[in-house]
Amino acid sequence: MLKRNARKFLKYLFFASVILIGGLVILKSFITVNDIDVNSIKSQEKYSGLPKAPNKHKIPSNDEKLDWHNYTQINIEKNRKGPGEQGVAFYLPPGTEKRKDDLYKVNGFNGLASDYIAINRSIADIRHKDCLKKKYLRNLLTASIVVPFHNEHLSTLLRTATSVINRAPPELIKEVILVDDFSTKTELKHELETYIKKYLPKVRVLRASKREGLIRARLIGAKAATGDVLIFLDSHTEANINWLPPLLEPIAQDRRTVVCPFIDVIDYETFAYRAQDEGARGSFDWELYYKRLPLLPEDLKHPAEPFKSPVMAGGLFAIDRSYFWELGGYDEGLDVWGGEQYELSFKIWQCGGQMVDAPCSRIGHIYRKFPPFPNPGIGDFVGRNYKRVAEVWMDEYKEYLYLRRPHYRDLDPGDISQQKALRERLKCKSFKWFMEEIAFDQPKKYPPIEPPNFAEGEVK
Ligand SMILES: [Mn+2]
Repeated sequence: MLKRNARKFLKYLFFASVILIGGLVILKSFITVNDIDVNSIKSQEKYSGLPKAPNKHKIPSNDEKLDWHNYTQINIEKNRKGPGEQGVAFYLPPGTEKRKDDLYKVNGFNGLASDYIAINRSIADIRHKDCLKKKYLRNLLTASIVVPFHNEHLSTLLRTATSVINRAPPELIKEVILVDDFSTKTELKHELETYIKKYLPKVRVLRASKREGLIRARLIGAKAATGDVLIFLDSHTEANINWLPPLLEPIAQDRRTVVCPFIDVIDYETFAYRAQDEGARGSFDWELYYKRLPLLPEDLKHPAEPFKSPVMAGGLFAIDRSYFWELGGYDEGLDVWGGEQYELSFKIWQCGGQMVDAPCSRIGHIYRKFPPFPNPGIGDFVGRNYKRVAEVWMDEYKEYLYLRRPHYRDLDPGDISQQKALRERLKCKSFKWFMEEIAFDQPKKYPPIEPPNFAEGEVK
């Protein structure tokens, strides 16, 4: 009995000591590893000034990147079939000519085709292949999308809002604000609100109490917005796959960067979706027509990376909300539309910001066949707008504009003292700086003074 107990005890003692010694050996090896680590960190500190926190206890860093694609949504859309699906051309059936013409007249595009196509139709993913595997920061700011509209065709307007929401991560969209610039179409009242309430809870409608024009309608939306970033879009657009993160990332990295998407073409007749080109830098000629400059050699090396652009195309861009107001928003003295993209572009560059185009963010836009809305009957408002922009921002270069449009000299641009004070306060650079540093290759393509054309000799 005792013998057996003693044997048992010895056995126990043996295993206990094996465990103890083994434990010590393992513990010792851990301590050694720790020692080495501490030393290596210390030596790193000595030589490279690295932060003290040992990199073993990794705190998730702010520059962590994420694949923001929604593959479930992408696969659902891949399998959609029907009119205009996958962004292919749609042709109306016979017998619809009268209804088609009626809607063409009021919209300047084929509104009936829009009605035949699903509000949540699929479009082709025509992004550069490098965009498919591109990751963006996990920590991105939230966006308020501002969409002004005046008598927009209902299904086209709803498709804008739906595509924006369906093809972006929900956590990044704070709200979509539709600003009704005093529309008269009845379906844009109750019918619009009923649809939104039912299907688009993130969307709200603000109504202007008089006709404000595109520029002030955008400002109404911007003032009501609560997201970190403002994104302005037109009311006849369709956002393509994963359109939002590429617009938000450059702003998260530097809040004074303004980002524009690539603008694709939605055909005004068939609603076919296609690229207009694979990117170019925005510019202008000396009558202030929007023009484009070729990409620079270094831009061509990285086709999925944002590149600097001197001037934005128009109403589609993302800007940090507080930065937008630091820049004074849009000049509220600009009337209806015209010149606002120059005002903002010059202001951004000359006052210390920068502007880039993001190739992986693509948004389709209907370029109308003709302008359907009557002239507001307030004279040359575009000319007055251009003169405001020229007088405030273009310094001596404004003369090149007046040379081509002599009647601008006699236009009254209104009170520009606030804009001039803003330029003083923000210590903005000269237009000469902008032309030499940012739009440096513009004069080669659009010379301020046309070279004399010897071929066109005077024939009497
Ligand atoms: Mn438009």
